[in-house]
Amino acid sequence: MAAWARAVRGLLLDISGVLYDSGGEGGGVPIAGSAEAVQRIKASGLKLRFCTNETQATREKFVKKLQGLGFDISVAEVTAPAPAACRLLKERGLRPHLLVHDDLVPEFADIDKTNPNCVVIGDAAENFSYANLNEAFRVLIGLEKPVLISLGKGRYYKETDGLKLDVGAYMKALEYACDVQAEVVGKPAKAFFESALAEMGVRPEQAIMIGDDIVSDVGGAQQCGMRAVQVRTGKYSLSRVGAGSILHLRPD
Ligand SMILES: *[C@@H]1O[C@H](CO)[C@@H](O)[C@H](O)[C@H]1NC(C)=O
Ligand SMILES: CC(=O)N[C@H]1CO[C@H](CO)[C@@H](O)[C@@H]1O
Ligand SMILES: [Mg+2]
Repeated sequence: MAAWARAVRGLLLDISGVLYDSGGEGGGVPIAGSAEAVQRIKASGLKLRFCTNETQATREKFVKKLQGLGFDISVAEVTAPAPAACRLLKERGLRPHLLVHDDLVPEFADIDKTNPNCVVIGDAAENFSYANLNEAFRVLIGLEKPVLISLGKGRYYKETDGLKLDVGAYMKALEYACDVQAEVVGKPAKAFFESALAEMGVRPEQAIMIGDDIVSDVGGAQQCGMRAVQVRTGKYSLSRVGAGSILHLRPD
């Protein structure tokens, strides 16, 4: 075994496309062998964090769904963009106008949303109506110093019934219209991976990220000094950028 492999103390697991494919009845389908893999990782004594850019549902709801699919997972083990955004909003005294999925709104329950001085965008899915997008646009363009916070910048993702536009595409629309640059708090932002590492108490060189997205998962983790592995499930099979590559290990 290589010296670096012996130094591994913790694993970060992406969820969608690694543990299950989302969508359809029941909210998704587990990927063969993934529930057993989680069990084995836990039994091995390695630290484990689930790192998701999931911004369609509260962590409680999301974790319930995964438990229902047979995964040993709890809310405390999940690093997600909404709580990271809440920390940032509080630190900077920002009051958001939310352009997020209805199911995610409760994550912002204790945040002051009166007289907004920024816009927070997440994967709103069917809530990305023209009216909702335009309302967010009006708030943003009306600010003296527009602040746009995005809970991720994925281009698209895969559900059981096919590929879906992700938050990044809508974020770009608002950036273009208002001539601003969004601050991204989900994957592949460095701060996101760093908070997952901090929660595990593990240094970057002791951790491996496992994901299906070459940019958000593999690229983001490598920027933090971690090694990363791309699985061949999830969006790998349909991704242009991922095609032809199996493992993306950080060169020594
Ligand atoms: C979000 O979408 C759901 C389902 O289509 C709908 O019932 C709800 O009214 C929408 N909420 C907003 C704020 O657009
Ligand atoms: C990189 C990554 O994890 N992308 C995920 C973003 O969120 C959607 C669901 O909203 C997932 O399906 C993607 O896999
Ligand atoms: Mg994924």
